Amino acid sequence: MKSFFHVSDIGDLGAALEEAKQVKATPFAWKHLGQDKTIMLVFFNSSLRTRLSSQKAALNLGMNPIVLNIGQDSWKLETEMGVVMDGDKSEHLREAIPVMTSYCDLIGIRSFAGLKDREFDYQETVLRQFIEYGGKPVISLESATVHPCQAFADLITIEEYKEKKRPKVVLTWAPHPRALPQAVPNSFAEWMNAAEVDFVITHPHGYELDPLFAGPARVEYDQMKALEGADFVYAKNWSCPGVTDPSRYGQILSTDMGWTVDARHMAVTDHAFFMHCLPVRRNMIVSDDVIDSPRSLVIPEAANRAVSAQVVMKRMLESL
Ligand code: SN0
Repeated sequence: MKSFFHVSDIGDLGAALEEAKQVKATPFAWKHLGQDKTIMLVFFNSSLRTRLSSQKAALNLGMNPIVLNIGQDSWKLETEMGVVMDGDKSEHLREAIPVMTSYCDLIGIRSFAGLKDREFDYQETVLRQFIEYGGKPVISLESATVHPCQAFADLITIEEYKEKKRPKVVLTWAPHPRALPQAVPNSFAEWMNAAEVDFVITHPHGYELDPLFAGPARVEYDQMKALEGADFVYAKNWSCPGVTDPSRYGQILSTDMGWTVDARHMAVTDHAFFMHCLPVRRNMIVSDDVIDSPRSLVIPEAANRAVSAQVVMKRMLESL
């Protein structure tokens, strides 16, 4: 595997889930693979789970992780080409990328959407520069449009907890005080479309996900109707993807607290499990009683981040 962005990069999902099971059962069985190998983890934005689970996955594989926080430990980096660098950014990605990749075998990048320029974000401009100028396998640790390590961990979690062969999985938008990227719902939709599940997306009008990710998924604008009979409820906020109106890209279109997932919502499901990628704003996205209930999977879901990351790194090491 040369890069990890899309569900297609992992190949057959059944085989990937089987491999995840093995990695979880015997995490240290491939320690030889990473011997004398280095992974660089570059963070342009904050992280808790991604940072720790990626380091843990690398260590399980016998690899040395180096973590760099851009703008805190390093110079602030310019990401756009052709600009006069007379501001606060001291170094350009064009030099920084080949320098960073000269010290490592694999590289993982966290670089959130700026939510200002849809074209810049949806072209994955920053990540593409790492591929072009880095020459090393690249893992998206949440980039402008995707968060594949999260979606893979979500699928592993659904596989572990499902009580039916083809469970109903509902992705529901929920309110948030800040404008957030679409990376998590984009990847979740992309992976659920490829998985053996009955997948439904629900959100207020204007929040339609890019068809590249939403694909043929059913969209139901009535949240309660969407949740009826659900086996898994996956809550997430995202800002306007700008599909129908590009001028509204990255904006907050709704603050309707009626969408906060609470006991009233869970009551119409089929005793569903609750999922969220974290970090979560309690009593905005989900009520305390739902996230604290025995059907909440947020902690095992986060724990599976180390498993998904390890499968991805393992495959990359195997194809070096
Ligand atoms: C990020 C997002 O893409 O929604 C990361 C999720 C894994 N979430 C946030 O930035 C939340 C920030 C906040 O203030 O709640």
